[in-house]
Amino acid sequence: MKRAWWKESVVYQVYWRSFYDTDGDGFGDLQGVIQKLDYIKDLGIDVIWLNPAYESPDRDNGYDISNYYEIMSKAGSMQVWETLLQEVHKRGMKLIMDLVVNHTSDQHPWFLESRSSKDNPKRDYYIWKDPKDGKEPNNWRSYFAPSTWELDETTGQYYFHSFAVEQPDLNWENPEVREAIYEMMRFWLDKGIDGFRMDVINLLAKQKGFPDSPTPETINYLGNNPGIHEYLQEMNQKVLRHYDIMTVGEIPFVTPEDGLKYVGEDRGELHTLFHFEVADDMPAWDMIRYKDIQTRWYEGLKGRGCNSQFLNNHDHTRQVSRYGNDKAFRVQSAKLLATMVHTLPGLPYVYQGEEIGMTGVRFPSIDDYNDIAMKNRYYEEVEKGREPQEVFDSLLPLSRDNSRTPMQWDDSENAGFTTGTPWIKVNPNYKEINVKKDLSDPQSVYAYYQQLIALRKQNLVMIYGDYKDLSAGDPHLYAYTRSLDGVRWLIILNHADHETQFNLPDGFNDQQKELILANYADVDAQATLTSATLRPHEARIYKL
Ligand code: TEU
Repeated sequence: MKRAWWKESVVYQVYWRSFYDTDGDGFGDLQGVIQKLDYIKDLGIDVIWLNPAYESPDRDNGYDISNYYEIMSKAGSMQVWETLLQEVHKRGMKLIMDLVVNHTSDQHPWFLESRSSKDNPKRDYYIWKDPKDGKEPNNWRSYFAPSTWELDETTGQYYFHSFAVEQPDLNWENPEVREAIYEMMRFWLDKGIDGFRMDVINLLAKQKGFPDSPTPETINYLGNNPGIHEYLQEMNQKVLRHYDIMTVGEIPFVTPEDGLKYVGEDRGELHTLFHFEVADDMPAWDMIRYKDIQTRWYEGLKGRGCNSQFLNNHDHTRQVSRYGNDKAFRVQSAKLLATMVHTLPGLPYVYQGEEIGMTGVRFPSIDDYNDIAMKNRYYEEVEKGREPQEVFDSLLPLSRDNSRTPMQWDDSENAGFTTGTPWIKVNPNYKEINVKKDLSDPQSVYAYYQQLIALRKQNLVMIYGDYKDLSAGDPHLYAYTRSLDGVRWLIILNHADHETQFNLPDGFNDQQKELILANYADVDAQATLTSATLRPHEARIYKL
């Protein structure tokens, strides 16, 4: 595969509202990000992905934009943002911005105009349909509501929304919409940003005719519809290819075969993608399934496109809680998951707080939660007559707020995140889990991330190496090799609360090995691998 700076990068995701508050309003802000840039740089990060900070009524934490050309006041101002960009660049890092163009806020002037009358020039900026038999035009479910359609009394038509009612979808069939978006993208690119993380970018094209779905619960009809690749190729030709940037598409509902259409190097669309075979489709850890996903994606994109690796983000419960063991083995487990993400083929992403092994939360009441996805679902189910406590309990494990609690900087009040009242409660475990503590401990999760990330800078095998699974079928053990130009690495992971046996297959020289990194301090580097006992959540990287 051809080399490229973005392929060799580690991305750090900053969910700014929960990162660091400098003005005491309880929300993190861009000034706070600036103040913590050295912290991010010291971790070894190359690229920062900033969640949406554009003007927004904030119903979906910035994913409902009312002005693409301004920074929301909670976050700061355009001036602070400009300083942020400069300070990121000064430290040799890059900044990618969230691009949310499947929908806008219902407060965006385009939508206010569009809804005002059927013959408004902006009417076709959005998707409007007449009622069918007095009801919604079809039976589709939206991500955050029981229907994708909302009746607008003014004109008696329904508008389409893949997400909340407050997030009407733009009509990408309209060339004027596309041009307006391209112009906005150039505005940010000309300011010098280094790329985009593209929100649900495969949802732009809608199914022709909006037919009823036999399986409305799946919502997969929302994505990958005919026309999507034409839009992305046009976006690439008109905008993306004229800049030295990286683009990562958020692309739900794809197999590797479909994924390749978005990121194939000969396609002229995007660089890399987030697929959701793990985050959306594997609620609890399933090692056999996970290995199968990794192997299929590796084979599917091999030499032709670039994958991304992540186990959590601002939408998905913290990895050590969801996929590891955040109790007895929190530190080892956090390090094992990191080892895996950073040694599998694809770009690794670190979601703020992951590098100190932050965990999910369980707040007592629905009022402690803010996540629109969780709250809408809660009220929908309760209105159907379900027992509120039962509904609440069922929504806790995957509430998006699990990963949105404030960054835990130290053991002072509010974890050092704010001097005010945080917009969402701090995880009560901040006295045990915080940055200050990790920075003073050479065995910390943070220190381990630093080592892992540093390794990537010196070992192209981690980036471009061929991948081979040696452990398919084993429910706890994951052992694989990465090989490049005569260098071969062996990664061994025991994803279990108990010991597991590892036996080095034939074809490896057990005598000549070098231990590169391990998450237990006392590993005997020379001990044989022909029959090795791995401790709970033990992870090792060898050069063989
Ligand atoms: O997320 C898309 C989304 O709905 C995810 O929650 C989903 O779990 C998965 O990632 C895709 O199937 C994006 C943003 O990340 C999210 O925060 C927004 O709420 C949403 O789009 C709407 O803009």
